[in-house]
This record gives sequence, structure tokens and C-alpha cells, in this order.
Amino acid sequence: MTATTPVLDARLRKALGEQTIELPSWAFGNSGTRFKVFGTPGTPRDPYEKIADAAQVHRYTGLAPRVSLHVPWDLVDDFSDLARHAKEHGVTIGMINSNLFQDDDYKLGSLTHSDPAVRRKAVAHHVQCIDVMRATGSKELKVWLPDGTNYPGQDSIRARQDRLAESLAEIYAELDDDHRMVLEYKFFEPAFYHTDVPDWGTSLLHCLALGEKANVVLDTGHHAPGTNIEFIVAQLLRQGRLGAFDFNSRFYADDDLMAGAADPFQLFRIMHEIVQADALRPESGVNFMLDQCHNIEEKIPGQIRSVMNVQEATAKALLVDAEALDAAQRAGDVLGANGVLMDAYNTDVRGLLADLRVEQGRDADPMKAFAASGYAERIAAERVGGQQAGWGA
Ligand code: AOS
Ligand code: ZN
Ligand code: ZN
Repeated sequence: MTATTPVLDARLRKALGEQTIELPSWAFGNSGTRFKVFGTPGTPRDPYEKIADAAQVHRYTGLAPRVSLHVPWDLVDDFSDLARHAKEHGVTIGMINSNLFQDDDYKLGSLTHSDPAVRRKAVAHHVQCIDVMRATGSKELKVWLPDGTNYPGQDSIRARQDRLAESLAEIYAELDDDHRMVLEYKFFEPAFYHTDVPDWGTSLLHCLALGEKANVVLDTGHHAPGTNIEFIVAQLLRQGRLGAFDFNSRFYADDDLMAGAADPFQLFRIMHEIVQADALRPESGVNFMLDQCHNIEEKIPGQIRSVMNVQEATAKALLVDAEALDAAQRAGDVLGANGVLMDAYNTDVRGLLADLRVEQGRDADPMKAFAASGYAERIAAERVGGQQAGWGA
């Protein structure tokens, strides 16, 4: 197969032009492991500065117009003022993430806890998050719960599911008509024996019981090694229940490395399922978000690189020759079908995406353009005592 230079035609221009990727506010804070959190010069000191940094990613890529907030890490006195600040910087507030993992009361569980008072507290926290949604104009509540047990017999797996269903229903009842909630699953950590929402099936069952406003979040780092993630994507899309992605890369556990860094081919396979289902369009209801931490690399360039990696995977998925693929699949041509997919994956789309940026009035190379802007040097000089993302030592 001879390599061809991909052309930025009207179809690609439209599909890529519509793509948006939501950034997590916590990616701009200092983060680390339980061993060490390294400080980075220029790290934001408050949510306002996190949003200003996130806006830089959008400025140079044109891809990241929303910032996801975390409560309480991003608590401010006046959330409508924070939303105004975001707007001034050319971005909006995206999903509101709750926190059920940093309170002593939640040691043995939050929404699943056997003590009704603890469950009430965890539900009330989500009511607070829904108020933040109203103040910021956010339409999505994101729930990831760390609940689970460390030892067989520690608690009743079944009773915890029942309590979780009740708690989630109470939260769901608080949503406004135009609100949605998304429920994220994760197979282990911080609990090591069982986790209360460990997989897409459990998340989907709870969402189906709740109603149409509840959908599943797929974090690419939350599966056992070898899991076929694109299969899960296809299945959730079939059900109309894929609410959001948390994109990141993993080598071992929930590593939260840059999307497309560890396995760009997996990212391509995921985006191929998205393109096949026509789910790239904003109206599809799938929120493409990053959930990452930049422990040792620079944070703003780390986010720029990540959204570029997602965009490259998307462009390659859009280049799959759908007709040829369909014909090969129908003919039972195993190698031919695989060849069609690999041709698209092996296409260098960087020139095409540079052309798109130039057409949009941006620099062809976002990494270089940000580095040349002097922003990193300016914030390093101006900001002293940057915030930790929220966890770590
Ligand atoms: C935790 O492992 C999950 O990936 C969460 O999505 C997220 O990182 C956390 O809730 C921060 O808001
Ligand atoms: Zn996540
Ligand atoms: Zn995670």
C-alpha cells in the first residue's frame, strides 16, 4: 500500500471543526503519587488561575472550550463570578465533579455506607454540587465513588448495592430538567477487594434504574489490562448510554498519563467506534473529557499535547474508508478489512491538522506557539505557592 497525503476536505473540516474536548481543572494543579508531589513554578493558586491556564490550551488548539470543576477543590465564594471569569477567558464551565474520597466519615463508604447519616451527608454534598451547576451554568454532574471493601466479609456486597441505588435515586431527584448525571466506574483503588461500581455493567444498571438523564462515564485507565475498551464504547453507544469519556493513558494501574501517550492505537480504535456511530457531533451527548495529572511534565503543554493526541486519533478514524471496510467485512476478507483500518491508522495526519489550525487563524504548531508566547515564564514569576491538585502527600 502506497502512502497517500490526506486532504482536508469539507467532511473532515466539518467533523474536526465540531470536536470539543473538556479539560479537568485539577490537571493544572500540582499532583503526584503517595511518595511525592513535585511543585512546578507557576502552578495556579486558585480556581481562577486554573481556568486561565486551561484557556491557554483552548487558545492554541481551538479544541478545549470547557473546564470541568471539582468540589471542594475548586470552591469559591461566588461561582457565578467564576463562570463570568471563564467566559472572559473564552471558555465555559463543564461538568461538576463531586468528592467522596477525602472525608474521614467516608472511610467505610459514602453513598453505600451502612450508617444512614453518612449516606445523607454524601447525598447532601451532591445537592451542593447541583447548586454549583445552577450558579455556573454547568449541565452535568459527574459522580465517581471510591466505595468498596478491602476484605472478604467486611460488608455485604448486595446490601451496599441496594444502598447505592437509593442514594443515587435521591441525587437524581434533585437534578433540574436540563441536567444530566454521569456515573463513572473503576475496577479497583482505593478499595482493593471489591469496588461498588467496578465496571460498565454495574454503572449501566444503576443508570437504567435512574432514568434517561443518567449515563455511564468511561475512564480509559479504569480497566483490567487487556480489556477491549472499544467494545465497551460500541456497546454503550448502542444503548445511547455513553455519557462521557475520561481520557488518559495507563501502563499499569490508574496512571492518569497523557491521552494517546501509552497506546495511540487504542485511542484510534475507540475513536473509530465513535465515528462509526456518528457520535462525534456535539448533539450526540458524549462529553469527551480528559482526566489526567501531570506529575513530572509541564501542565499546560501536557494538556495541549493530550488534546492534540485525541485530535490526531480522531482524524485517523475519520480517514477510515467506510465503504471499503464494509465491503471487505461483508466479503469475509479478514486481511482486507484489517488492512483498511491499518491504512487509516498509519496515515500521518499532522500536516492536515496544521492546515486546519491555520485555516482557523491559529498557529500550525500549538506546542511551539505556546512555548514562544512567554506565558509559562510570566506565571512562574507572578505566582508563588501554587495549589496541589487535591490529593497526594
Ligand atoms: C478517579 O480515579 C477518577 O478517575 C475520577 O474521575 C477523578 O480522577 C477524580 O474524581 C477527580 O475528580
Ligand atoms: Zn476519571
Ligand atoms: Zn481515575
